[in-house]
Amino acid sequence: MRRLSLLVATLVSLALPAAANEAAKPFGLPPLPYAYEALEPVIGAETMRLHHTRHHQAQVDGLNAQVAHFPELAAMSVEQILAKISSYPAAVRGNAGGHFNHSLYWQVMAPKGKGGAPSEALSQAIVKTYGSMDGLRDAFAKESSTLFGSGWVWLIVTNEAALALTTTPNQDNPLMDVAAKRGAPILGNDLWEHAYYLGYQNRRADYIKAWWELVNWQEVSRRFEAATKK
Ligand code: MN3
Repeated sequence: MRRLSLLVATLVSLALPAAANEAAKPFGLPPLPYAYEALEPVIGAETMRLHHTRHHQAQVDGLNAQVAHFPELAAMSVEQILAKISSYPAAVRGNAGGHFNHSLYWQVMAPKGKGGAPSEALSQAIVKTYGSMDGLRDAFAKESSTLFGSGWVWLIVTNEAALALTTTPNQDNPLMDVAAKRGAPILGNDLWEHAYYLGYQNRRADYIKAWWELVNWQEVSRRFEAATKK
């Protein structure tokens, strides 16, 4: 017992520097809910590794760096920051947006065959708004094609609890108070070249089409239910 308590004390002291470090860096890189190679062949392991450990990590680091200039950010959730993003400069906008967007992107994907199916309520909403799942896929592709350059395409729940599609430039998203079309994002796809270039080069439309095989409908349904209950 004495040995155990000594062990616990040692572990606690070892953990302390890490905990102090966490306090200084309020935002952290979330681990992927699957292995880097788990989304192959639709998205390759190298693309996933670079995207997560370089691109997303850089945005987490960039957001933490902004806390020095805006200390109140440390006590805010990313969603709270996005809701008043017009009060902040581009460095906060790009990094907070990027951190939220990528965190969602990892979660709304799953290995092929593991994403399940839309819930009954989400299925009904998709049929009501887009006629069918194929109708949603076509509308999503069409919406994506309207984005010139880098950004994101989103399926959102509007304030009227309806489904809608929108794109946002750069690392903007529909939770930002500057967004042209606001709502709760339940599904989003990264349309930056770094998300697909190694596998698809300039064929962005092919990536968007193949990407449907990865959609985690359980997670998208969970987000739909949360957004429509508000
Ligand atoms: Mn990206």
